[in-house]
Amino acid sequence: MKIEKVVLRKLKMDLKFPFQTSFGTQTNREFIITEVYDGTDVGYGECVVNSNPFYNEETVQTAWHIMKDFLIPFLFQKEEISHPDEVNNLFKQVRRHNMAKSALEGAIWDLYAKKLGKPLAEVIGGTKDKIAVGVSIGIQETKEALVETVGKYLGQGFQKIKIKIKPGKDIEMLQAVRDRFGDIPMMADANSAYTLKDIDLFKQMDSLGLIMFEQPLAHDDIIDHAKLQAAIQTPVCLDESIHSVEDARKAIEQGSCKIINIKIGRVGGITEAINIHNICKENNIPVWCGGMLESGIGRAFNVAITSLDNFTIPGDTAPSARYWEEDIIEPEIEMDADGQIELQKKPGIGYDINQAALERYTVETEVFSK
Ligand code: OSB
Ligand code: MG
Repeated sequence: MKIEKVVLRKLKMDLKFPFQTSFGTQTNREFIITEVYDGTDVGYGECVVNSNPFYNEETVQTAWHIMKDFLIPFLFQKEEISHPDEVNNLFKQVRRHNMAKSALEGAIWDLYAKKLGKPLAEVIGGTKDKIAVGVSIGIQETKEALVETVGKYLGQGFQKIKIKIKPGKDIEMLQAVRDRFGDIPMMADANSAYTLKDIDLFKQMDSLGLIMFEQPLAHDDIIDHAKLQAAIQTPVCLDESIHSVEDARKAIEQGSCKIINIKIGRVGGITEAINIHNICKENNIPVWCGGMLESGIGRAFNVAITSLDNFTIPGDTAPSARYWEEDIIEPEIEMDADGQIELQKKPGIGYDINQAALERYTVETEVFSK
């Protein structure tokens, strides 16, 4: 592949519902869609940033700058990219900015798979025809509202219920769901809202029988998480703390977690996501695919990566209709009544772009040519 042109589009899409986490409430998404051209074909990617640096340090503006001034020039300098695995190395000089890197790396994977005429899932070694799907539910004002929301999603077939928590909105909220629905597969995500001072609360929450606590402690920590994990029965899962296969190795060695959430954007792309999947598999650490409230393009990548065999826990890969009135892909991503999404057979990410919707949501475009 000789990369000749790259297009960056900033999109703004309204969510169907406000999504509250311990770090804030989101009512829409501002993010970037990438298009990478080699002269004959185009690959699409999604930069899963937001307009604010509240989940991680990147924003739409930082990602645009890093892609425009550093990563896209690296792509143009390289005469030939024979395999998408090379992109990771090509971007290595830039430290972090993983979501920016991933947005271009993903588009090159899509382009590569399209040129082979094969679905991306197959190209990366995926083994499943269908993937199991869970749902991530934002913090609700009352127990009643939470119980009602959980009931709605259980009715739709979701195979795992993830509930966002923060101090004051935790044990009682979760207990109310347990009391109402019994032994359902359920977990909690704190997005770093607690410290080791809360260790007694986590010991108490052991009795809830959750599948895991996701990122209970600081976003950049693996030491305190190891202390917490040693003190409780419920598996700890890391999200924010893991940016690379090296982070994963250290967390596993330290005993900081028993499960890892893989987000392609957070770890800098598909190649690194596969590396993390593999090291986890070697160490008997199950993984699952997290979400960033992606549009259909980002979700299609999430579905593809979940087809790897160590993704044994349902991910936050809910279908398009959970988030959007209209998605930017066609067909939209659909889930069956048993909570499964079928892998597509088409080349690349497996879904076509809904050009009219893509144009409608685009608020800014910049074209870069070699
Ligand atoms: O921590 O997993 C998270 C959304 C935005 C930022 C961080 C997270 C989330 C989610 C939602 O939990 C996942 C999704 O439905 O896409
Ligand atoms: Mg999380």
